[in-house]
Amino acid sequence: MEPAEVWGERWSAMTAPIARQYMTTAVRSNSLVCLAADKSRISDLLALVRSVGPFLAALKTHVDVVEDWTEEGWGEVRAAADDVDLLLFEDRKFADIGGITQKQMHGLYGIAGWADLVTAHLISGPDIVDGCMAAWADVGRNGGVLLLAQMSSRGNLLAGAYSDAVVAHGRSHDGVMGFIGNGSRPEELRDLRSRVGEERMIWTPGVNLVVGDCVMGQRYGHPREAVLAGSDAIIVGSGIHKADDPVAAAKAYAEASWQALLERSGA
Ligand code: S5P
Repeated sequence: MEPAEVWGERWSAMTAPIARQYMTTAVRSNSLVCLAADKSRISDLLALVRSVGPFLAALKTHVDVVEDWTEEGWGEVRAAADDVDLLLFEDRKFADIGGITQKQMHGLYGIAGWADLVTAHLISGPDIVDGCMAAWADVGRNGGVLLLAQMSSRGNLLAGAYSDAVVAHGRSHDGVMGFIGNGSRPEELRDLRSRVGEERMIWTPGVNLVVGDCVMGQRYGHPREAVLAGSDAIIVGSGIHKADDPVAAAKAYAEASWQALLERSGA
């Protein structure tokens, strides 16, 4: 199957290499799963990625939860992602002024040197995206920003005029590949898709095959509902890494998300 068939307008509108890489990998692995590899030791993270990698479309990390981080160890994570052609997405949720964000993209972890995607809040104003892009330019790399337009957690404040402003800015900035939307509430996601249009991605956390409220205010919706409502990537953490059989779980999330994309596109 060709990417244009399943991605439709998203494929024709999004020509940036990272967007194309994501959509191509998704078609190759028949999966819209972005694994939230929230492991605190590099060996555990590597073992997880190596086992479920073929069923993923992207890999998301929180580098600052890793307790035994080394540059060399992280190089192995990058290599494991490259082995199966996954974008490496550092979910840093930057929120500072542009110039500090640029420095934070370097810093101890050197995020600009290995991340293809990062998340940012727009709370400090639009220059944060320029800060991210400048950091990638500093190291001769390119990347994309996913702006948080919604969140999955109970009681969050990303709604109304603030969320509208995030979408308006993201639609007008080439560095913004798309938005984080709330996978736990399909009706909120449908509303977000109508505001975003077809020319940007929406990636959604808060999805699980077991729907409901969970620890510390996290909420879950079904991955199929999220994709039908307009999600282009389901971000799945504990549904895979806490499963008794992570490989079987990754396959199940891949299948649910892929079938929903086929249904959505009519392919
Ligand atoms: O609104 C959000 C945004 C994000 S990026 N809600 C989230 O849960 N996330 C991230 O998605 C969160 O940081 C975690 O890495 C992942 C969800 O993990 P799970 O274990 O709940 O599936």
